[in-house]
Amino acid sequence: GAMGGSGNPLEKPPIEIVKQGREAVINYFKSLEGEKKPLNEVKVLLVGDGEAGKTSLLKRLLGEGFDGNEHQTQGINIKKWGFKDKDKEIKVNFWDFGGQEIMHATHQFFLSKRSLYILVLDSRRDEKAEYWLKHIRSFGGDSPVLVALNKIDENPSFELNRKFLQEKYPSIKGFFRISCKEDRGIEGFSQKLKKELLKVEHMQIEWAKSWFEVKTKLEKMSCNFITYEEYRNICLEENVGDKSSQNTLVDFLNDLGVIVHFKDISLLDTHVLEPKWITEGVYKIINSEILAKKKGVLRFSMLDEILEQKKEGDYYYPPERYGYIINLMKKFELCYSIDEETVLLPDLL
Ligand SMILES: Nc1nc2c(ncn2[C@@H]2O[C@H](COP(=O)(O)OP(=O)(O)OP(=O)(O)O)[C@@H](O)[C@H]2O)c(=O)[nH]1
Ligand SMILES: [Mg+2]
Repeated sequence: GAMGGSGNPLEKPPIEIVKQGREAVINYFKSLEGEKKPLNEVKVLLVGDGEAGKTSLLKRLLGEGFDGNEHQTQGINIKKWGFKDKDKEIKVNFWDFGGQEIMHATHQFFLSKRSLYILVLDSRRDEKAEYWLKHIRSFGGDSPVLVALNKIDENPSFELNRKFLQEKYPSIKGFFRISCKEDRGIEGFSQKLKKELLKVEHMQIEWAKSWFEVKTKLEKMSCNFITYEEYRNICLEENVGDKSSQNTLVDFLNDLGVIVHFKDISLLDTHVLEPKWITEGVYKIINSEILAKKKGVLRFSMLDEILEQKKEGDYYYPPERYGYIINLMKKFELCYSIDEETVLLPDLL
């Protein structure tokens, strides 16, 4: 992985680049000949069951206090944060997920590699620690995991089989007994978090200035998604000219949480800038009454009605993006093809 080797010209290029071959490696080093600086940005994902205390922990970390009646998180709540490490400014993108069962299906779209995971467990319940640890391992790669045992004010004797879990899931970097309510264990947790963030793969990798320019442009855009062509044009405007760099950059942007992008051929055309655009679309389909009546048999001609903007603030789904939403649901096995224009959602059977 990337050590704190910023400034070292012999640092190995990211494995994704090596995989793309010799030309990609050359292009990568070429891009670094000009002005460059370390990335210093990372995505942190808070996962765990509903009501475990994910939002409460995030608020504690950000110094926002505690709310005894914290609202359920709907879908995803993204918050930006930063801290200083010596002379470095580290940027953190927190992704706080709603833990309700219905939302688990769509979370997996966003479980990225080269990130850090905080698994929050509720000490009052017999928690499904392994369910989440498996989930993280299958999508998050080697990303480090911190396990927070929350609400110890209510069940001080709660404990997990730490040794067993640690051996089975070596990505676990520590267990922490905390109480968001009574502000216990938060300081120690926060310090370990910062320490681990600095070690996340590629956190301190060097990026060419042009890559940062592309990232800034994308962050400033207010549309829900852009097409592959539009992404390519932004890259060209900033002189990220070769395809291998564009591909590598898109991988990084995905793992940072700046955009959502999948490499599958059927999903290549769309780069999503607003993750809620995807989750809301999928929820609309899953929760659709018409579809429930049809026992989960979804004909694409029904999508106009299902995805229609019904109230103000609803996202717009242009018909040419229906295929993207459906293909995404297929990829994550939320639906299966029956024929050319029909899929089945088995959960609605
Ligand atoms: N006693 C006690 N209550 C807590 C603690 N932390 C959170 N709570 C309460 O537990 C409830 C759920 O907390 P949240 O932070 O909303 O949990 P969450 O994991 O974000 O829940 P979802 O968004 O639904 O997934 C709220 O009523 C909190 O006030 C704690 O340490 N002790
Ligand atoms: Mg929440």
